[in-house]
Amino acid sequence: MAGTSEAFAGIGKIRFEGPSSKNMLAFRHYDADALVEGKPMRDHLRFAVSYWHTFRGTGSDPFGPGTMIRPWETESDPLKAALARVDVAFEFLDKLGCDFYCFHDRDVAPDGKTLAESNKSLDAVADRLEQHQKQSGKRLLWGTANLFSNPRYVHGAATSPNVETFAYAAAQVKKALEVTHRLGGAGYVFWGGREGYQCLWNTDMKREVDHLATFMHMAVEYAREIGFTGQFYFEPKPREPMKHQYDFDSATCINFLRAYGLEKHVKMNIETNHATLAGHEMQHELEYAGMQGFLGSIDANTGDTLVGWDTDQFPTNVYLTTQIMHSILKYGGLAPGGVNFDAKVRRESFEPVDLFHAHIGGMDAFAHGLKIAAAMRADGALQKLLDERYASWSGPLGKRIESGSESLASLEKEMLAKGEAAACKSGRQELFENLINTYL
Ligand code: XUL
Ligand code: CO
Repeated sequence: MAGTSEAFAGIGKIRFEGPSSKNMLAFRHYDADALVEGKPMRDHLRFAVSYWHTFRGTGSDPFGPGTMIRPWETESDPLKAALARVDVAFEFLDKLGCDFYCFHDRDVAPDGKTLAESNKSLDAVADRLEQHQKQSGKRLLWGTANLFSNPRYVHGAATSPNVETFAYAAAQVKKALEVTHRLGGAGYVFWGGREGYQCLWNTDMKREVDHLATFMHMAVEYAREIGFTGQFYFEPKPREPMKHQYDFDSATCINFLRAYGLEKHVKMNIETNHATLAGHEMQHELEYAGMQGFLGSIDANTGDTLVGWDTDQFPTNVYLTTQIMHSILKYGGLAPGGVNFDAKVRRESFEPVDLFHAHIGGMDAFAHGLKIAAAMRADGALQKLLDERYASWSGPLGKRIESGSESLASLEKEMLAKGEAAACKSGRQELFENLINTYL
């Protein structure tokens, strides 16, 4: 806000300086207005900062308390602190040159003693967010409700065995939708939270999953009532905090959406570290959602290959971001979704400047991946190898099968006449992998 002192004094606007720059507070690859496949990088990537990690993360872990040094956290009154934090968040977005942010209701405003009190605080913070959005042109990529931290959600929210927990969660989502709508949010996310189970013996899974669908239908209906036209997303995660989460992976989520008639309203928000927790590569999750027409938005982060948890690290691996951007380009882009850094600085990286290094690295890794993926598509060598691998399907028999004009009986006739199928060709995996490395 005008007149207040800077939280990140000494750090100016982060600029694009090109691959040879030695300035670690500059972009080497993310050049917001540079065109890739005819579109500015900023519109391909639609980067967002996660309010929860970046402005609420304390660095605490199961073995010790928070470590983060955040000199602006001086207010003891929770609402005043929340309002002051909004100013810091927009200073950060401005300096970073990041166009979007994402939040849970309880990240931006404090949880009150009653629902009415929480709603009032949220309204006050939304006023401040709206003011800053107007001044800066920054936008809300998506909003969501925290339906997992408060002890009332100990057994889940929409899937709780306690009906009043369901009702409270419904009220919270109603308010979160109103605020998201008011702030012009481009989307709204449902992540599983504690929607899942620790033990099947005490769980009526059918009833719980039915309730989750009822809950999501209510949200979709209310959005329509208030004129919210943003995209709804479902975010897969197989476990943590529950042993099994109902939003396990893309395939499970898409089956749920289709089984309950939600497929027209909800797409996927796919997170890298959740994909690996499910035993998939991020590329698999994106390809699966993409081929089914459900690719919506992504939560960008990475896990650690030696740690089995959802460590939510900032992505720096260009091979990974190349895979991701290749799938995103292939399926026509993300908008109205984007690339939200659902990632946190390490507990050991406790100074404010680390927030810049983390986001700069992530944005650059994605911009670099975008350029490489576009180069691969432009030269067409990968597509040529793929076409060769499936060439038999472009012959007369393949065309007849793909168009549905063959049957078991007609194919039996064909093979009885031939006696044996044509010999298979090499899959050439190593050639494919080597080809990808020629672009890196
Ligand atoms: C938790 C997670 C959430 C969702 C939003 O693992 O990813 O932060 O992205 O609720
Ligand atoms: Co996430």
